[in-house]
Amino acid sequence: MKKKKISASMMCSDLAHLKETLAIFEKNKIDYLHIDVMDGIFVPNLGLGVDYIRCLRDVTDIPLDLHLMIREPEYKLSWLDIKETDIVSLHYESTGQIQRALDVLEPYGCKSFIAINPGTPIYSIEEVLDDIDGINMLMVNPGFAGQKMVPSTMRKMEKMHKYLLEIGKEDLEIEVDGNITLEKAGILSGYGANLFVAGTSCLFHGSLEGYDESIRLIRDTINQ
Ligand code: S6P
Ligand code: MG
Repeated sequence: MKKKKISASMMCSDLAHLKETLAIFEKNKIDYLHIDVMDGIFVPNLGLGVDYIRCLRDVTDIPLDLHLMIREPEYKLSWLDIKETDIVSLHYESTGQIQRALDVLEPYGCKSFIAINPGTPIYSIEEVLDDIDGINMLMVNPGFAGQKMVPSTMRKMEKMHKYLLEIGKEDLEIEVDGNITLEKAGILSGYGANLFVAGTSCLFHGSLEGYDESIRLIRDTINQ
């Protein structure tokens, strides 16, 4: 049974209270900090970058879950201070050579994930299954927090679950990212998801005082 984990989406956090936020996450044993790295080309937004990652390393030991929404990530990995305890998601659509990109990532010793957009067929991962530790299923078109889930992604997740069972790959980690409400987290957990990106939909929607309770609710839901 895969361990169910929470990845807190730091683009949704309040920068002015970064230290207090991290202290709450440490106390509650949040598994990863989800870092949305964006280049304004692969997605129509700019996001967290090199300096922010360096700053986080100085103030916390929580591993990073680096979601790279950048063109040709294989040439930019060395900028990111990747640790063995991290996850790095490379988008299938972000390079013409996804297998080469995974080869370039391998020596960093982190977990290698392939991310796929809502419109990308599940079978696009087929030829790199032996090169990855997990799949990041985008439930929204990437680029922004606070979006509504693309409805077809729930069906797609169910299809992915069946496909992985059929080919004996159900142990691959499955991350779900985008508009993960408590209700959807429960359903997705039943479809084999084990890493849940907690953004504005289930965690960052009130004051810091509410985070303990929100994390408890997420944990109870995904472990049911
Ligand atoms: C979207 C990004 C996500 C968001 C997350 C925010 O481009 O990859 O990781 O940060 O979706 O969560 P929410 O609940 O506001 O969608
Ligand atoms: Mg993300």
